[in-house]
Amino acid sequence: MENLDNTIGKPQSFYDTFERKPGKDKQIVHYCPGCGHGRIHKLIAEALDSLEMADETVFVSPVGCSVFGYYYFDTGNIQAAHGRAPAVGTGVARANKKGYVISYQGDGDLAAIGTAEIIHAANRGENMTVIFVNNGIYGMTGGQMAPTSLEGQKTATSPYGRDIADMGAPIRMSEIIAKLDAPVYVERVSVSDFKNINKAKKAIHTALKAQKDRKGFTFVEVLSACPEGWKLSPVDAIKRLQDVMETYYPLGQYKNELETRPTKAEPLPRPSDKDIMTALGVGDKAAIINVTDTFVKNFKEQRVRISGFGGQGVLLAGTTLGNLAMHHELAVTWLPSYGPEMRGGTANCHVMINNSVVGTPVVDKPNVLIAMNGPSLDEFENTVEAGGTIFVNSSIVDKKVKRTDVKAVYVPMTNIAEDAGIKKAANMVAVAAYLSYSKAMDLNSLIDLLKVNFKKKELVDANIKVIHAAKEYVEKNCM
Ligand SMILES: Cc1ncc(C[n+]2csc(CCOP(=O)(O)OP(=O)(O)O)c2C)c(N)n1
Ligand code: SF4
Repeated sequence: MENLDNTIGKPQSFYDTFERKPGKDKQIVHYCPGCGHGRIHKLIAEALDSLEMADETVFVSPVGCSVFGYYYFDTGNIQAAHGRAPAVGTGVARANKKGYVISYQGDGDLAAIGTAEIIHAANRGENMTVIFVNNGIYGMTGGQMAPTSLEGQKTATSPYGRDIADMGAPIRMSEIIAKLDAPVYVERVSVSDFKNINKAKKAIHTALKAQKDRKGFTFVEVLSACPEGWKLSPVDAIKRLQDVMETYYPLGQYKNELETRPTKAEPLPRPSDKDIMTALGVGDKAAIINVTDTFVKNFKEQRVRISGFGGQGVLLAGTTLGNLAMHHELAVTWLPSYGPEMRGGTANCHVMINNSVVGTPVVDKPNVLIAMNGPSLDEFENTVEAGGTIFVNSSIVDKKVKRTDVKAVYVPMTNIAEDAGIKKAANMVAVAAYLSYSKAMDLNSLIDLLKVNFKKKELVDANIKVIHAAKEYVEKNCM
């Protein structure tokens, strides 16, 4: 059994100095007098010491008074957006199976904006420990009502007291989490007095040890005072913690299956790129194209926005381009944009193609715009980067591109598709026109790709016809 008797002195898992603000006292903490956060930090650091876990632990602190966790814990630290620590922690736990994760969250964070994240991380049984600091109020932002604020509690947003008929009853999170199948250990503790602090210390230690033993999801709720938010002196706040909070939120273990649960099973291994491509029906990329390193190295980023009305196949045009990029060993993202569009408005997608990594999937400044109808040109013309290219479906767009600092390529996409006997393939004309004009990727590979993608031979033949017709038109009229 690890040594639990390490309460004297500063835990090793804390930094030597707390540099909250450069130039200020290097030992000062940012918590108010009588706040529970500092005490809970110490219990966690002591447990990390005795279990020798600090070097392998990532501490995820989200939004709330715990936001500055990274000034205290000499562990890995990640700052998560409000309520999202269990989702960030999931990523860390899955990417680093040898490491440990502590998600440290307040009640506003975990039980309000982050309810979905905590429920699903718990339900999946992620191998992480959640320390849930329940002080029954939003401390950091000046004392608004939290889902855990008690009946009748006056807060900045419930000045007449929490009315259950209007605002619902305070949520008991430990009871909810314990009801899920996956969590192995759930306990509610308090940091109100020595006896309870010792129990809290033991609970945190047990939860972290369970994580070390790869047992799965553990959850410790710690009732804690917020003298500032409660508008009480530190002494009165502790009294309220004991008399009021501990009454509504009974302390104790809600779940402990540590003895009976085996080590958590690993999820199935992730499929390889090749498996994914086979599953998507786009074939083995090596079988389709051999790209040279120079091609990939010299590839110029393509930020493509394809827009039209519903039914024109703009989303499929985007995935076709994306698949082609994957076959060229390029990095690619495809992002459909489903706005609350009106009939006759625009449906569009973003395709980002680069040679190494894609920074963001959002194409807000395209260097290629494919406008398949009039509203698309109206909406996106001004977003195109100077020097970029706009491909216009001149079959149905009768206006011209107003900008003089971009290239405009007019292609009667719908007519070309109709003439080739497959009206619906205007989207394929758009893709082929773009490739013929820009030479960004190999047009013949698009044909190879179709042969793999389309099961029906007549569809393949018709689309090949469309592609040739588009190429011919562009070479004759647009170059
Ligand atoms: C997305 C988002 N919404 C709102 C806020 C503002 N905000 C900062 S802290 C906080 C409340 C945190 O309360 P709690 O989780 O109870 O932690 P405590 O401060 O009491 O420890 C809120 C709403 C924010 N930072 N981000
Ligand atoms: S506002 Fe409340 S939770 Fe935040 S530091 Fe002060 S006492 Fe602690």
